[in-house]
Amino acid sequence: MPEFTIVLGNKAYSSWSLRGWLPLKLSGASFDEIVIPLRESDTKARLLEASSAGKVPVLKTADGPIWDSLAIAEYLAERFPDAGLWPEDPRARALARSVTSEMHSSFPALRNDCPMDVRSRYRDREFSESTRQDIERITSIWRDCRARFGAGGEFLFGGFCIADAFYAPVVSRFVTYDVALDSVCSAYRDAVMARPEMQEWIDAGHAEPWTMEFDV
Ligand SMILES: N[C@@H](CCC(=O)N[C@@H](CS)C(=O)NCC(=O)O)C(=O)O
Repeated sequence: MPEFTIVLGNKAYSSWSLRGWLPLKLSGASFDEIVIPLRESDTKARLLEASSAGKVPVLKTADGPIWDSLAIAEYLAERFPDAGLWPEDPRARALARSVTSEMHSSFPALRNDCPMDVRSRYRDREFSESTRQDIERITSIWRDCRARFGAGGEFLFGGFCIADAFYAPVVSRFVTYDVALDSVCSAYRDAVMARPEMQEWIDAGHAEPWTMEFDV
């Protein structure tokens, strides 16, 4: 029997769910998945059954349910210390935690203006000033991490870690909304999109029967 069950929203749309699911994939643990389609008549009741917070993702563990993507990532990093979920170097790890927390708590304009939607593509979008500022901040984070700690691989801290998992939904949005990027950031975007876990998630998103309408 798998060790964990992760409760997720639609893979096509649920960016927080992707942030919880990627560290679980990287941990190598066995798990089952339950997908609760968002914005359906029974969604709230089903979310509240999974955890008292009423949101996804939720990781069901022998220690009880863990909700919130960052708590899930930290739990898994502690439980699977050899999985490389955080960088080994303490300075790199400190920066990785900072940029992960910044992603977890910031960028409301980008989130509102550009919802994650792995199945759609938009061209020639006009971004608001605040969305442009979010994009500028995110790309400066990516350039900084790549320059200081990225030498060992293609990702923010070399190998694919929790920080990349947290920016993966942003990478997906940059593809969906055709955000122009410099050579460092576009190479990073392409490396994230090429990860087999990302492809698995996106393929599953395409296969889902539910559709949500956005005002974009
Ligand atoms: N800060 C939370 C955010 C979780 C969240 O907002 N999840 C959304 C889906 S992407 C949700 O459950 N929405 C359903 C609702 O609010 O009814 C985390 O990091 O997990």
